[in-house]
Amino acid sequence: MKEFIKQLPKAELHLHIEGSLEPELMFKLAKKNSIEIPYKTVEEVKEAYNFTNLQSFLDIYYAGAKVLITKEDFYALTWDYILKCKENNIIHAEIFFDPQTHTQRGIAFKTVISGIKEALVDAKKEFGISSEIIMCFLRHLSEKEAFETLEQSLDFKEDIIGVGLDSSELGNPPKKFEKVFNKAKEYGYKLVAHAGEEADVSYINEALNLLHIERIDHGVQAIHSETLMQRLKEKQIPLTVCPNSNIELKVFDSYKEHNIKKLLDYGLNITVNSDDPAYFKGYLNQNFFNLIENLPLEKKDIITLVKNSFKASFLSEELKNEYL
Ligand code: ES4
Ligand code: ZN
Repeated sequence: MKEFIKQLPKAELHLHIEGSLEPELMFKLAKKNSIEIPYKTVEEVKEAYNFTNLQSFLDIYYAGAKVLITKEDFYALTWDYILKCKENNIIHAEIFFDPQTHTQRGIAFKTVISGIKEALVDAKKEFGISSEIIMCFLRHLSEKEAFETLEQSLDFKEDIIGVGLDSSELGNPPKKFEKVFNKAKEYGYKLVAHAGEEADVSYINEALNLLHIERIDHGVQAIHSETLMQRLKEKQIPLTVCPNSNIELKVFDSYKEHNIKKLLDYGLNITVNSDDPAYFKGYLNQNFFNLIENLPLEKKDIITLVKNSFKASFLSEELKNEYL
């Protein structure tokens, strides 16, 4: 089964590029850019990656991102992820980045997006890997700051397919960004949002009803509402589920308790993704391995999950048909 998973061509739809920053590159960039980081060795870093919930992770994730300064740094970060795509047989990736994590530290929007974009252009040239970029608003920041970010993005609109919503979920409901998302839609952006990762089903309902999103990131809490489950099934609204992330952030106590098989058996459009692989102990294949080792997933389930990753993508209908 592992060999079967490895050789399957896959798409990844929920990957924060800042979450693919491996400790080795973090040290290298910290040294080059004279940025202090609170670790001396790679082992110390790995020990620090011991999370109790989403916020305990985010604190460390934002601290790590401070080593990224130049366009070349964002290129190196993205290129390292592309090499992992090659290893994991990911042939299409829709990549999140958090502009505000960088613009708030005085790094230009252009520096960030051009470094990421150049690596993705090279990925297509070198390996034939296709990709899209989605920019996420940080939900712990204000509506006003999200609007400023939306306006800044317009100069790079041809390189950004859509907008998302991430960071601290509890206390920052989708409603806070209703106007921003409606404006983003007017600009022609596709819409996704993290919802129902830690927070309850009301956040998923709001994301659908007020933000009009096309895809739900995480969404695992949907299981607590029969009405919502029916709607997700009927409309085949995709959920980008991230198993390793859910375990590392204690959304579920163990892989055996993860509800992905239940969501899939109900008939939802479920995909498997790695979220922040450098922080959550593994890339896409490792997420699948952890699932098959702990849940009664059959070969046909794996095929469904991988097919869903293409169906749920923002690829053209023509390209989807080619891959399916
Ligand atoms: C994130 Cl796992 C997760 N949840 C919410 N926001 C995030 N940003 C990066 N990883
Ligand atoms: Zn995420």
